[in-house]
Amino acid sequence: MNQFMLRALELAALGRGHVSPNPMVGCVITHQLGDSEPRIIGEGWHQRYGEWHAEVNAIRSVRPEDTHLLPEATVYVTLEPCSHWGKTPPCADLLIENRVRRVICCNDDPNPLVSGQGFDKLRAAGIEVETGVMAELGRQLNARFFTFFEKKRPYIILKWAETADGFIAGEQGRQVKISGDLAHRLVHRWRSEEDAIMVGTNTARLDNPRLNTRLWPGKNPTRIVVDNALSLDQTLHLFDGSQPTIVFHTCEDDTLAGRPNVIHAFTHSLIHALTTLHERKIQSILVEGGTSLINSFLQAGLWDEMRVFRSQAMLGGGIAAPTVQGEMMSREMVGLDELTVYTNSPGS
Ligand code: AOF
Ligand code: ZN
Repeated sequence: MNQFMLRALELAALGRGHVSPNPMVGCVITHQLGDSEPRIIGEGWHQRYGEWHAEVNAIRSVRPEDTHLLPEATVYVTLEPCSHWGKTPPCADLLIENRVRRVICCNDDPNPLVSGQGFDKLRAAGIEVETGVMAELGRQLNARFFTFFEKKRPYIILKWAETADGFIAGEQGRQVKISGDLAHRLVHRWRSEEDAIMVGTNTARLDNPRLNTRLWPGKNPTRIVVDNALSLDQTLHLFDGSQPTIVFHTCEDDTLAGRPNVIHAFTHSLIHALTTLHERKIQSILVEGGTSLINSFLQAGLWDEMRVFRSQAMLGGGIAAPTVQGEMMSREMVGLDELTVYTNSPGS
């Protein structure tokens, strides 16, 4: 019954911005009396990192007068129930204890701590298991989580704003306001939804960004700056210690390390930097510029999503915007700006 899985996916999405690096997971428990329509008797989702998993919240939501129905129940859960003792006991064990009849999932858990073992546990206990139901929607919902485990790098979103005549900045990279206030605010929301934000040396130097989420009530991500020669001024907002900042550089002799909340990481290539971020459990990055940093991701083919604002303004010259690639996913207006989203994975 896809309607129940859709409901579970909808519930899962309520965890957006609160559960990373865990996946968003939703769970719906149904019971069918004879030939009548199945009825939802429990619902839950993973609400916050470190807190209860979706299955626990769903089982707990079942009313006392309905608990006797659990042995005849079907559990729709968007991800394979976990089999490991993490911050909470294994969800597979919980479903077994409650002797549910059937478990239906969208996706197998790519986390090696689980990956297949949750299903094995359930099947060994005599529970019917079906997986791969609405699998594509499940993968889209947790694209960051799947990319992290399958590609061993964070999910990469490239973002920029360009003028109607295709410029991203003025001459010599001079900062110009291109997109409007609504777009600006939306970007703060996006920041709160990702683990990290990344900028290049020139953007850090010329724009002196804070890279926080002051226009949106969400968490502040880790800031990442590429500063190969470690030449950036230490009084920049990025180094104010208010949020963790990772500085990628190519200097063998790193004498600046050790400031509060500033982590220095030697790197010799983009892929090496991404591997370092993977080791630090960063599942997603929003790359906010400038052009040369964005172009280096594009040239290496290392990106998953592109979000481009186009304003009505004309600049007549300056730094040309990167060339869009990929498949167009959506196009909408954000205030007076047009926002187009492209993906690098055909068919997703
Ligand atoms: C589930 N249901 O709702 C979620 C699951 O650190 P922990 O203990 O919270 O475990 C995190 C891992 O558990 C995570 O990497 C993923 O493999 C799985 N997440 N599993 O059965 C849930 N959020
Ligand atoms: Zn679990």
